[in-house]
Amino acid sequence: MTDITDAVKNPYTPSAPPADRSQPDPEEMMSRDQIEALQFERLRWSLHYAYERVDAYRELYDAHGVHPNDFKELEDLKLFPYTDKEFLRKAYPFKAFAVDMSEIRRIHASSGTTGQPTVVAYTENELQTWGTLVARCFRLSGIRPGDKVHNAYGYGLFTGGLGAHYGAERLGCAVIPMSGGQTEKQVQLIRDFEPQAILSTPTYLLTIADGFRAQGLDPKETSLKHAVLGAEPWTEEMRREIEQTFGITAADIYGLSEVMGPGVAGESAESKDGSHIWEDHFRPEIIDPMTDEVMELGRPGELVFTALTKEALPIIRYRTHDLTRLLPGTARPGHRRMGRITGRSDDMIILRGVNLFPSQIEELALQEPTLSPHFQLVLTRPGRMDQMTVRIERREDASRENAEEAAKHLKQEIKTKIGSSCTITIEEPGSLQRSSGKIRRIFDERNK
Ligand code: DLL
Repeated sequence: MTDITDAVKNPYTPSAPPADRSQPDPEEMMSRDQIEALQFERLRWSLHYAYERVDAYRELYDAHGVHPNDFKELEDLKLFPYTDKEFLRKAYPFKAFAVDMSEIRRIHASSGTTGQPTVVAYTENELQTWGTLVARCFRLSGIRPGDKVHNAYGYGLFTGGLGAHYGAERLGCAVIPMSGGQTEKQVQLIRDFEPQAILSTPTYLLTIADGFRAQGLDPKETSLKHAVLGAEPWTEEMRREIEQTFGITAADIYGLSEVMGPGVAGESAESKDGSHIWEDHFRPEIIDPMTDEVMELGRPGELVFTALTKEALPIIRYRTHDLTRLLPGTARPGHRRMGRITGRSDDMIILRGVNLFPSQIEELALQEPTLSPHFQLVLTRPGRMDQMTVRIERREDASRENAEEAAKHLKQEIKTKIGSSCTITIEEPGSLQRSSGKIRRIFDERNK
């Protein structure tokens, strides 16, 4: 055990890209024991570092009567209180930064739906680490050095565009920095530049598929082989839809700005069984969002992250609001996997006492061959009772009559499998607003 007399010195320094970029990093292949030993060392440093460098952490820990010295084994992490978006918002814009501005090389911000944005920052070391971890995800998802990668994640304050960009470069790919939107141009560039891989949100990739069809082209006929999709919840049914539409493999990538951005976890294109969390840099926990208790492996709950090597903005026990579960690693056995994100606790619809998430509707709707993946959930309160209308487009090649039949079946499925009554309206193909990034599914008109 190293002595923590100098909390300033990060025990981790990033390394240069390996000579053969097609091979996994040594840390990817670590055993569980090796990872946990590393986590312990890095956690000790992170706790001391946050306490000494950031007033908000010191005040929080002092108020809870805990001190970084109380951390004597990994289990002791639970002695430390949770943090959340509010904790970071209070520090707006730069008060939670642990280094001088002269050491910061990048600032991103996540807009959020209400209030102040959350500001995040990166030192030079962290930008390197970020590139390394995103490169790991892409490699695992089937992209190889030398591939051309079309990046349709939005560039700007959103971490998706630049985060994915530098990861692909780090892997040794040629990046096409297209960003989100301008769908016609996306189609043209995919045709002309012939990339092997595309990076996008799942719903924006559907918009791009529409763009191909609008020009009389079959999305299956492109050069694309791989898609790495994330930034919003998506289901296995959506994976199948996208894979069949483009004739590609689609893998997940997960992340959030506060913890780094894209690349906190990535999925193997071979096993397609959920994203592996890079646990040499992030320690995940699952907690019961109601009681705040830590849950055991496999149980569903809210994902909480502690960053182990972050320098500019320490993140300790950060509540993501993302609901999922932790599973043992497979393709990278030392690192745990996360199940699909079923939703965010703040995206949960409570309809006459029943909790439901848009992803549950997506899952059921996509089992109806005549219904498309384009849908919206509209919540109203005509009398005293809340009502949900599922507005969903029929598929281009399905008759209205057949789609109406499917809607009846879907309504029944929603009733039996989720427990909610709803109204379903069949919309014409192309009539609902398309995504150009993260899609908005819920339109809550109850307080209008
Ligand atoms: O969305 C980072 C990212 C960019 C991830 C590109 C993957 C690809 P934020 O804007 O801070 O960061 O939003 C983070 O998006 O807490 C989840 O609710 C959701 N999210 C991200 N990835 C996934 C995913 C980026 N693979 C929030 N599945 C997170 C489901 C996801 N939800």
